[in-house]
Amino acid sequence: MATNRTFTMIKPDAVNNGYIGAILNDIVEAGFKIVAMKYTHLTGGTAGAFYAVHKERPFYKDLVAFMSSGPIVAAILEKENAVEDFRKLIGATDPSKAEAGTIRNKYAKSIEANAVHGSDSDENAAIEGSFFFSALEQY
Ligand code: YYY
Ligand code: MG
Repeated sequence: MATNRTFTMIKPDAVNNGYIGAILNDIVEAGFKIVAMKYTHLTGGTAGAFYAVHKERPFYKDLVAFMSSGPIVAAILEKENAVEDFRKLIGATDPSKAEAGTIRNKYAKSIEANAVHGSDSDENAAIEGSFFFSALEQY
């Protein structure tokens, strides 16, 4: 059922600001079912591997440092049209450009510390979910 699933992280800024509960509430109220979830902490190595696709981008080093700066919540979410609907729910990468009511608009302060991750394709949703969860954990 990979096509109906997406992967998210609540990033260190949002965890640190006490927004785990509010963000999970928005996610569930938008119709997503939480299929798998864990509270964890990326290292420089694991954050670097997760964002390897951005390796050549100027923001990569800072992004990896930020993503390994504190705990995160990683989760697999299920809903019809999950990837696209979740990108709509979180809003633009830059929170100052994110539509009112979106998660990044409500809980994020900067383009780097933008509260949440959302997969950009079904293929990446499956890859990213499997980065954090074993097959047995993705029931
Ligand atoms: O998918 P999304 O998270 O909305 O943006 P990406 O272009 O995939 O970038 C991943 C991540 O990198 C973004 O959430 C914040 C950070 N970033 C940044 O710090 N500065 C940029 N100019 C672009 C992205
Ligand atoms: Mg992305």
